[in-house]
Amino acid sequence: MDAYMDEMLTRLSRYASRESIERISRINNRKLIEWITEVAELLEPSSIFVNTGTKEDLEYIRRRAIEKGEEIPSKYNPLHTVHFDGVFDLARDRENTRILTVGGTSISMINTRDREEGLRELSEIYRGIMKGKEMYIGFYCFGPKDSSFTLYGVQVTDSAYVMHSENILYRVCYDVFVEKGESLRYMRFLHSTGELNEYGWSRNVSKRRIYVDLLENITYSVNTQYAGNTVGLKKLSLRLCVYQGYREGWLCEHMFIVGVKGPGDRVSYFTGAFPAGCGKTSTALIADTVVGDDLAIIRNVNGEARGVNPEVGMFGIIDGVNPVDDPEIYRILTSRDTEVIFANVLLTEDGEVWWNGKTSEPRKGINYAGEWWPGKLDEKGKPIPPSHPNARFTTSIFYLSKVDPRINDPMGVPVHGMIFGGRDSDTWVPVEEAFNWVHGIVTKAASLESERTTAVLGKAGEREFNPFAILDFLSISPGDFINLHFKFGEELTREPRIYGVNYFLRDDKGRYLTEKVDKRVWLKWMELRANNDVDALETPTGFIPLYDDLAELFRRELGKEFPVELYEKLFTIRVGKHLEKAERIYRIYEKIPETPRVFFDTLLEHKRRLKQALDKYGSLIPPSKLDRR
Ligand code: SPV
Ligand code: MN
Repeated sequence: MDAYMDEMLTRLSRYASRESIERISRINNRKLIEWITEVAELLEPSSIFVNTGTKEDLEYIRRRAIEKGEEIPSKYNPLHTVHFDGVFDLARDRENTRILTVGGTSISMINTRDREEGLRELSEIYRGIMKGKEMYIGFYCFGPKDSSFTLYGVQVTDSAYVMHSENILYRVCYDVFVEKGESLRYMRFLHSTGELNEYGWSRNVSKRRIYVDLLENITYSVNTQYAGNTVGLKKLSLRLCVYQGYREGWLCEHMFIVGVKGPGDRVSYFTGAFPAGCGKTSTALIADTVVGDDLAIIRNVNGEARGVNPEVGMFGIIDGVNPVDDPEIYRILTSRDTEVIFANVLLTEDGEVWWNGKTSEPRKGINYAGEWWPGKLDEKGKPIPPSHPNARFTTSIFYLSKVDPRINDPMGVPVHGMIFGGRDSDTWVPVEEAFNWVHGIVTKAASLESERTTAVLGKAGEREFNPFAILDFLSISPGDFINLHFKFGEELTREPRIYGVNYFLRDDKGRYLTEKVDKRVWLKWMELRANNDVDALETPTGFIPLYDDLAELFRRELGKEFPVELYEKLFTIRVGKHLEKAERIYRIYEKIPETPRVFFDTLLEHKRRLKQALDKYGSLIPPSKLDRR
């Protein structure tokens, strides 16, 4: 070891034990050791623990989370623990999440902050923030081992809960860091909960910051605990990954990956992008196999789009999970043999984990707002729910009985189709295939909108623009993201088919027109279409299913009849609504200078088709009016 490294390690030894120094120095990477030393000198932890992923290390982290009060074990299973983020820290903080840009250059529709100012602000906030605390350092693979898809990440945090979550959600791969030494390229994530109050919540939420430094491939997060703000490899890495993919010509997506079985033993793979609360998890779990439930890295391998799930765990919404609609998840969450971290649920006095959907009644206990009892009201006199609407579970994906056998495949799975869906009461049909890649990217992916639910602040029902369901996580202009998809498609020999789905169509009395389980039929139809096994009806907006094919699938998959009148209603092309939507979308992209010309050409062509249809058929076109093709 050279003198410089020696000096670094000596400086670091003020904070770290011999054992920790030894573990760090085994990774023969100057820049990494330099960074860790600088971080330790700025944040001043009282000790450093290096997680190498051994059984003992994983157990240590879990034990520390409990000893420090970050997690409380349930009475029924010591591997079921409950964590509370605190009343002011229950969700992602859009406002304080910023992409740092040189000179503060703006990026269309993205929150940015001047890089230098941001870094200066952070170093003030971080100074001495870990005094008296233990610092944890973990090494993770963002993807399968030995895969060209995989990115790498180093997490530094003072939260044992954050590292415990990562130990469940990602592959710990200290060994790869040791083996690759200097040659490894990796992301860095620096997090501190900041000072905690008597409940263990981050006290200084007004100084909560989540900053993303694309230049150095680092994210910073401070004065927060909510996993969406803190778990580096989840939504923070997504922004770094999007940027790297943009520069290198591949896709990092906010999508699930699932397998759908077709005739014989054929399995076709689909990715799916849905804004929060729009059926993403339920679609993933109603498919035949699950590769991933939240993120996907998609690359061109010999002309074919192939996808991997960078994660191995789920950080899912628990609200409403019940034994009838979600038997798989319910089983995992109530089993004696699983490890689960519950966040912001109710922990009853007698030690039961309770959430909305449990079959028992909620009883006195503690929840995200402190002590809770049935009938408890907030200062405004409004009832406090026993568990929060954004309460979550963190658990391994390998507990799913339908986990896909190819989840660890370093070459990923072939992507046969991409699905885009939002909460839409009156425009899109339940399922439709785009004419081609560019048409799909423009009219389905880039045009995705979703109606706000009452669980989110703001006027319920209002449509929010959310292209690719990734707007919150973009680190580049949506226009550039579209262009990246165009280019990616151009280089494939066979582009994935693109589908739009809509589970939220309502009749004029506001009742939903489809049932939850119907998703399975739409998936099966997409599988047949993607393999050219069924014909379709051409509409001005894309290809829709033929009645006979759906009737057969409803009978076979769900054992129910599919009335022709319902088909006519569901698959009516709502031309007027589509035209309004196209106009809204045009207005948005008009203001995004990076939007490629082809986008506007395609959208105008779409409008032209709609106008022609309007003249010929009127504002509503039931399928029986259209010519069969
Ligand atoms: C989402 O909101 O899309 C999530 C949860 O998957 S979070 O990690 O908070 O982003
Ligand atoms: Mn997500």
